[in-house]
Amino acid sequence: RTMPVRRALISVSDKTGVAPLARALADHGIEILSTGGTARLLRDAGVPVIEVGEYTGFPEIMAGRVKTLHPRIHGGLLGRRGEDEAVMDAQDIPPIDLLVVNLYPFEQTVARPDCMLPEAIENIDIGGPAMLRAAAKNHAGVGVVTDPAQYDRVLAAVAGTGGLDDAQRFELAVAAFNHVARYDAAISNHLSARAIDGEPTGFPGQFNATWEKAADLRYGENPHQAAAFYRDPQAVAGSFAHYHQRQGKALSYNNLADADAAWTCAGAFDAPACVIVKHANPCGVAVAADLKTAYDAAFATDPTSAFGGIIAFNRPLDEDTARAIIDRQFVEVMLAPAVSEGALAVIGRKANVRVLEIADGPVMPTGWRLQPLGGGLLVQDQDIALTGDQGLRCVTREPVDEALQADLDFVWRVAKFVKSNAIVYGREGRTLGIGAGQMSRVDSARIGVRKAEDAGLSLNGSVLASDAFFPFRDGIDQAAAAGVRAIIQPGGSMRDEEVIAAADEHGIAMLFTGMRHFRH
Ligand code: 93A
Repeated sequence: RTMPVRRALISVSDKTGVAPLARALADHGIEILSTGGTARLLRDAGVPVIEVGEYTGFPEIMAGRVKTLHPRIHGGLLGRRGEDEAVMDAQDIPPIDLLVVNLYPFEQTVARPDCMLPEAIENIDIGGPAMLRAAAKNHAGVGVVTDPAQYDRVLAAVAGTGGLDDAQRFELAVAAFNHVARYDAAISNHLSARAIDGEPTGFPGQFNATWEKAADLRYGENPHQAAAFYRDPQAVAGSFAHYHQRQGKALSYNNLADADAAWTCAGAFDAPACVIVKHANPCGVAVAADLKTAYDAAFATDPTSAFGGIIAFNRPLDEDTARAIIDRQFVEVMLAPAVSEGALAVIGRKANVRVLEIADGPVMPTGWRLQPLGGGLLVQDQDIALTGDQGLRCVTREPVDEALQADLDFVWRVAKFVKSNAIVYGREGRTLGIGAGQMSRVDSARIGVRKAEDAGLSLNGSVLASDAFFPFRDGIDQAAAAGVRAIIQPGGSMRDEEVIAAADEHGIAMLFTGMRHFRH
């Protein structure tokens, strides 16, 4: 069923594309009603409009606080088509068939650090959401448009059939309710996080999150679990959620989780980097002058685990590197800021391999890090920084020269992305052994040593990073036995003195970062 559009009300804060839309609607013989600022813009653009105040016989008052809150507007939006005609006629309420509204820019306004409470309050739109809810509720008869990205489709429908069909109106109504829900969530979050006379402080008193479904997934972490992927509408360019799949099978739940882990880790490095992830942990990481060298070194850390891995790069993926991967190993997902046509042609031989491009990335994650628990939600800042206020401090007799510092910086960055307890051995921009996710730090240290042995890599002259302090000297003794030359760790243990003495005994250099990087 197509409902014809004869009268439209247009009232928008974001005026992108609104003049061409209104002109096209007017050209189709549609009567245009509009509010102050929008009406002025349309009239200046040569579109015939009737101002809402003129239409209702009641002027806009209170600096615009009351402009569309009038029965002639809301009756026109809410009147049930085929049912309310008698009362609409009696009260002289013509139907409004199309509503184009976007709301006062509350989110953008409060995003400014100097935004004071009165300004925030003035940007709470009342009439807009009221109209959106009315039109969306009455989608059986009314079309509701909330986003300039919808203008073309709506225009095409009006040009084609003179109106919108049931499915189109329903879809638009759902989008309108989502728009209003997000708007109210933003108001609630902001106001419940700020004092009456101050700046926003920390976390809101009520946590409202709005996420948009990006995909239904075949299943979750396991085949008996249903799952979907949601995207933060505010996600910045370069963040994982903006991936664009160039080829391969549909992404699974675990693919997405691991690819995100690999992407974020790749974002921790300035030089060309390769990160191979399995079960949410890096199993090989390297930086080099080019991606192919980085990939070879990352793969060499742990070829067994790299099988079926997720491989992320922080530079455009080239043909040589793609060929090296495809010739050597089974890979689930590859991701990079761009993928050359040559690389795509090579990977195309393996049709199942998923290839993702994420333009402008990788970027550090923004916003909060969320972790649901039984009936609740843990919310924290992202773990962005590398070191504490005091920066890096050498605490041993053995000094740290520039080359050693570069090695230590590399393993420290990797350790941030390894599940705790995390121990990372490395040298010259490549990992040599990674111990992840153990309940005791010594076990992670042992596993890292064993990994290096299994891969035929020597730890002689290597460096070690520990995501948290060593509680005892045993970890240092063990590192020395493995051939480690220098250690980077937060420090801050009750037994720091004993740990430093152990390092001095072994002639090991040690940096304290003053910052811990647990990851669970
Ligand atoms: O202040 S309001 O809450 N009172 C209203 O009655 C009202 N009606 C529409 N804000 C109201 N609007 C909003 O005005 C719309 O949601 C839109 O964002 C804006 C467009 O105003 P103008 O056309 O004057 O630029």
